[in-house]
Amino acid sequence: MTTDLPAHEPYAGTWVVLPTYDEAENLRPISGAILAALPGARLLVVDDDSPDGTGAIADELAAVDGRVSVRHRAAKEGLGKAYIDGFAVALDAGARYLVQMDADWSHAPDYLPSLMAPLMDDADLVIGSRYTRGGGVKDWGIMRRLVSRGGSLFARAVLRLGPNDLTGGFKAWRRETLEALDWDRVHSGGYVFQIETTYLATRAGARVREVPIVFKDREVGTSKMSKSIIGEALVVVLQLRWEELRGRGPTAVIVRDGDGA
Ligand SMILES: Nc1nc2c(ncn2[C@@H]2O[C@H](COP(=O)(O)OP(=O)(O)OP(=O)(O)O)[C@@H](O)[C@H]2O)c(=O)[nH]1
Ligand SMILES: [Mg+2]
Repeated sequence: MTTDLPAHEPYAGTWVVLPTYDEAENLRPISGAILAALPGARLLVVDDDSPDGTGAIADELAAVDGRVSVRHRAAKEGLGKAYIDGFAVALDAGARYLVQMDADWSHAPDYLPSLMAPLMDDADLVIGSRYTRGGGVKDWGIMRRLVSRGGSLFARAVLRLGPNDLTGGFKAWRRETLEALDWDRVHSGGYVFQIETTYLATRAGARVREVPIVFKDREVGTSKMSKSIIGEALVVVLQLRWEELRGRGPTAVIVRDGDGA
């Protein structure tokens, strides 16, 4: 045996964290597509006790496939909380690279290799971006487009951030980046989590890259988007800026191998 990674498993050490809430119809096919796209990777399903039995389907998948594991959570607490929990499980298990994505096919598994490529080079965080050249959105009405694009532009301007897509949830993280983030500072258990984590990573000195993705609207299952989510995003973005202006911004910095030598 050698310690080199097997050539047929180039993504050994990569964990895809997949939060699910009522994704019974999507889970099996999306899991298969994710594992096929990233040979050697592991999949962690984080289910918040979905009423439609998604958790039991995840258990069935895990029983027949050693690459799949399941984190069962007692109640629906929002996407951010599910990710924080899932990231901790994957980091504990030794993950080197961690991918976050939706289970409803909005984030096409075909993009996974292009998301991973900059990470395996020198990026600390890779964002699957709808708002960079080659990216886009399919099947969304004008309101949904405005909310999403407007949200990213607003957060980008207020917080002076570089990336164009701050609200998307298709991202790949280097282990060290997630370890450096000051999780106590995350205000949101919900969707604003996406903005907050990219903000914290940027302030911690992360090398952030965007790769284009075309986002597809979900075909089956129910949407969890609501007006309160939009309100929360506005408040949290302003709050982050306010804290910075008062000298109470984040201070954590990413430590890379070889730093401080
Ligand atoms: N574990 C967990 N997963 C969640 C929760 N809320 C949403 N999800 C999952 O997070 C992903 C994104 O949620 P979606 O409902 O697709 O939200 P969206 O993409 O903003 O909206 P639509 O695609 O329009 O429905 C999906 O895989 C959901 O199943 C939650 O509270 N807990
Ligand atoms: Mg969705």
